Amino acid sequence: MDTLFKEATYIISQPGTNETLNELPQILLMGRSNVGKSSFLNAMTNRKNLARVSKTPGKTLYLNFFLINQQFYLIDTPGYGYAQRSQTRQDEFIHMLERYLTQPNHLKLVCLLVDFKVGPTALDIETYAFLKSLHVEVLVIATKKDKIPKTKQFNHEKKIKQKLNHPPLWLSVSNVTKENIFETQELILSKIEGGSQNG
Ligand SMILES: Nc1nc2c(ncn2[C@@H]2O[C@H](COP(=O)(O)OP(=O)(O)OP(=O)(O)O)[C@@H](O)[C@H]2O)c(=O)[nH]1
Ligand SMILES: [Mg+2]
Repeated sequence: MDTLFKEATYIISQPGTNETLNELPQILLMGRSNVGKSSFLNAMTNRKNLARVSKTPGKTLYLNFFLINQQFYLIDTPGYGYAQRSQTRQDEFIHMLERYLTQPNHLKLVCLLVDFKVGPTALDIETYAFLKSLHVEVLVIATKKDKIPKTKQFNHEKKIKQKLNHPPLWLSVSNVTKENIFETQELILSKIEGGSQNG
């Protein structure tokens, strides 16, 4: 597959952003546990194991920074809403994300991943509203499109969009067939090369 993200390097895992990272733009991947964030990062960089696809979901509570094309950081996060995580750890995790999102940063775009088959959960809808309240630009990406038969995809997609009140930035993808991965890369690059978003 052709990829626009040719160079991809793991840099660091840490509970937020700081001065050790240079001033390149950042793109954050968010979504509930198991939605396919790490798989999406692998699909976009055309790698099998760059980001670890979890066997033990919800274990690490760090932001994982990957440098793409020496141009921007793509940040993999652990999923929210992981049931087996203790409430204390869940709260810590949410606070870490809140700190990251509300402090001055180089964030250009949040990719909020939802499951195409399952549709947006209550927590997804809440997270989307929270991100909008912070005025960060959000691209909603529905993953695992391959799980729904082709003949049903159109109507299914329409329903998901309705539940999210028709997000202005929207794509549905498959990390398995790579459908729309190239289009996602193009959209992300247009945001990187566009104006500043949040400080
Ligand atoms: N069929 C299909 N399966 C997928 C797709 N994307 C991810 N998966 C599978 O979904 C499971 C979870 O994927 P991950 O990439 O680990 O999900 P995650 O969001 O990073 O999970 P956490 O790190 O625990 O939050 C794995 O078994 C993947 O192989 C997709 O597009 N289609
Ligand atoms: Mg993951």
